[in-house]
Amino acid sequence: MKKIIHLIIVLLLISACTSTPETEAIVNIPVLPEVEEDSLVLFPPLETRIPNTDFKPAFVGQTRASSTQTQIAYSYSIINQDLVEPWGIDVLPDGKLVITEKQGQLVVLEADGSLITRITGFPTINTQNQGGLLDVSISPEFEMDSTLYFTYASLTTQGSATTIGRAELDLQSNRLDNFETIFVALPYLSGNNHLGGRIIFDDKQNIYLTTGDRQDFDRRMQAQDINNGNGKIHYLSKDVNIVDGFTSTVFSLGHRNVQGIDIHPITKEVWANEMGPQGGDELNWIQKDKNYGWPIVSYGEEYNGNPIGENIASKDGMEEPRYYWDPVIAPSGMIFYDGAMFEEWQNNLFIAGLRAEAIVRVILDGDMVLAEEHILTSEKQRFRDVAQGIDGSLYAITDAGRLYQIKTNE
Ligand SMILES: [Ca+2]
Repeated sequence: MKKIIHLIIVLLLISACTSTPETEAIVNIPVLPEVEEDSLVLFPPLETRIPNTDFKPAFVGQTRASSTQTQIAYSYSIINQDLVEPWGIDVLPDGKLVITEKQGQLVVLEADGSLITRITGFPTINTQNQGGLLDVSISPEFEMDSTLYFTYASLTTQGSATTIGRAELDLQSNRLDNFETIFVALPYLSGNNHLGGRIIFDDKQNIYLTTGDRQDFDRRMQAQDINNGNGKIHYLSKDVNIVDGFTSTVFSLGHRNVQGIDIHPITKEVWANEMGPQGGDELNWIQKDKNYGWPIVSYGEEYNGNPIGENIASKDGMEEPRYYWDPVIAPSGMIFYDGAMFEEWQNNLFIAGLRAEAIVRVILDGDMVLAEEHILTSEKQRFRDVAQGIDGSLYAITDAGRLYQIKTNE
């Protein structure tokens, strides 16, 4: 049942007072009014810096949406700070945590963050630059098959590629058994950037895998080539067959570097973020066979300030991002929250922000962004991925090796 959201616009009253210069400056701090539970309080947009580009949004609310604040009291703690370049986190059915470390280790932790084991022995991985052991997702039938699915930058004589492997987690002897490679987003290429690498399952037990354009200027058009594995979101069965009714594993194209993807708990729509160029980070509603435009259209610019391509942000046949950030947040892993602990966070998106140094909460209304909140900003951490604990707490990992847990104060 759809919840009615009461919108209360809180106006920030700017002081008109121009007298008493000799006294302390008057700071008007907005006082949160008493609101009913489930109400959403809206403030002016968080972003006030000058954008990098002159592009105008294609529709109202496509960028710089209202900000909001979580109403319920919550607290957070660092429950482990000994991780080494963690990249992906998932939660086992019993609440234990599995976390990948880029150099090729899998860390298994208790739900409270205490170390159970650190497992090595992955196949040859290219750990240069943005490569390494990337994401981890538990099998949808983990309780029966004990299987974990991994993404990584494989290392071959022909170069590297975004690759899926799987293995059985044996927590009796703290090892991975029967590792096998199941999918490679070809072609192999030299260099090791813009690999995408997020993996999720849908409730049909099929896999979405994200890739990237592999960064080099003259490789970008790969993202527009339906026969090339890079710059895509792939959809495949967990036994690596092309899903019935599809002609290839390519689900959507025209992506620069997709670092976060999840499925809406109610609508079952696929949403993904995209690491854009300077000023062009995107949140996209992903639909089959749609073209998301890179490198033909972008709301960003080159890092040196030059235009991208023909300097256009929109084009017929190419999907508008449902939201974009300029300046960027550098979005990474993301989840839709549907846990038991935070009633007011139901179906909100939580995006790990690297450049933002925040966890970015996004409240959707249909295919529009209604509001945005940045949490844990005082921690000054590059957040890499987020996960939902079985108790509904929110976990987050950071490049500095920290694991946070966020809980309500009840
Ligand atoms: Ca796009």
